[in-house]
Amino acid sequence: MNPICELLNTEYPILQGAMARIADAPLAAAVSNGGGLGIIASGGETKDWLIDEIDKVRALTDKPFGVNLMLLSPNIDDLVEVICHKKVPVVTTGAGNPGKYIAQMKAHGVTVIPVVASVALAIRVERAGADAVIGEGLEAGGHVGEMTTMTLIPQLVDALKIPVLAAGGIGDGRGIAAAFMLGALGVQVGTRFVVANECTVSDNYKKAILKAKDSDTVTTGRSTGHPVRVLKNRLTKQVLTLEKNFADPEEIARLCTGRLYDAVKLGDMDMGSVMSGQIAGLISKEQAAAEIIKEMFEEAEKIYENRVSICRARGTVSRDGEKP
Ligand code: TUI
Repeated sequence: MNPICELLNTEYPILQGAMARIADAPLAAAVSNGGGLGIIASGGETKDWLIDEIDKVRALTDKPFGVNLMLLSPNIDDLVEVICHKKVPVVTTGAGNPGKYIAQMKAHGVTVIPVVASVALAIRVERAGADAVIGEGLEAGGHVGEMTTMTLIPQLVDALKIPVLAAGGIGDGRGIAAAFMLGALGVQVGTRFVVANECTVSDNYKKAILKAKDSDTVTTGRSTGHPVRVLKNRLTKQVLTLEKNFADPEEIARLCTGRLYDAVKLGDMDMGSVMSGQIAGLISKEQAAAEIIKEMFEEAEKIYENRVSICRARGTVSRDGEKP
């Protein structure tokens, strides 16, 4: 059995990305009911909101689910307390080092899987007791690091004893197959689940992802120390101009405040912050979350069956996978 399925108690080794303000109970439950691990994103939310979403997800599914902790959240201690009290099965973390919370959560039976963007942080969280890590490349939407998925994953696999999952740029079965070839034992997928039928994001947001081309995302916020990948629009033009002119990071932060809410809830695609991965250009249809999971893994499995021929240059395997 796949070790990630064993760790998460899921049918497929796939987690839904924790898109801030987007990933709520209906989406998380749909992903979990589809055999993956649905995640509630707690970034920017209150303790009471999180308690409600955990109760809602438990009413919608009897399958395991997770909560993501965005480590820049000012109320992080309260959120950790809720997770422990509510005995959430799995926690993923992002945007920082979760080291000081790992022992507390593990003592409450929580499986802890930090999202990391570097080998250095991965080694630290492994030492602190993490159960696995998700290596996230800069192809991902939202807050990103400096390395690509292609380069990060094999280096994590070599440096760690715990299992590695891959995130960033995975939108179909080819992405899953590639991640496994790099040594990952599971994947996290964000952008494709934004267009899931069960995702409650504004229709304009879904349409923007479906319409996006390969080069329609950009990274803003480097000057503030928190780069985020978003779809290009009037807001990103203004932010990038300010950054080019070495504007005060406070001014940039002021311009961006509340913009994610505007995009997610109000459908403002012009001045909203439309977080999206680079893989948006590949995403062309709205589907049920369960269908997305099934389709992606069927594609990945077909690739394994058909592409054994990759070894044929060394004469070990013929085009149809038979030994010559
Ligand atoms: O966290 C994410 N993705 C996110 S969080 C988010 S909310 C936000 N909005 C604006 C600014 C900042 C956050 C939207 N999307 N993904 C996981 C992730 N973690 N990507 C990169 C990192 C990361 C980066 C630096 C983790 C740790 C880190 O340094 C910590 C250290 O101590 O080395």
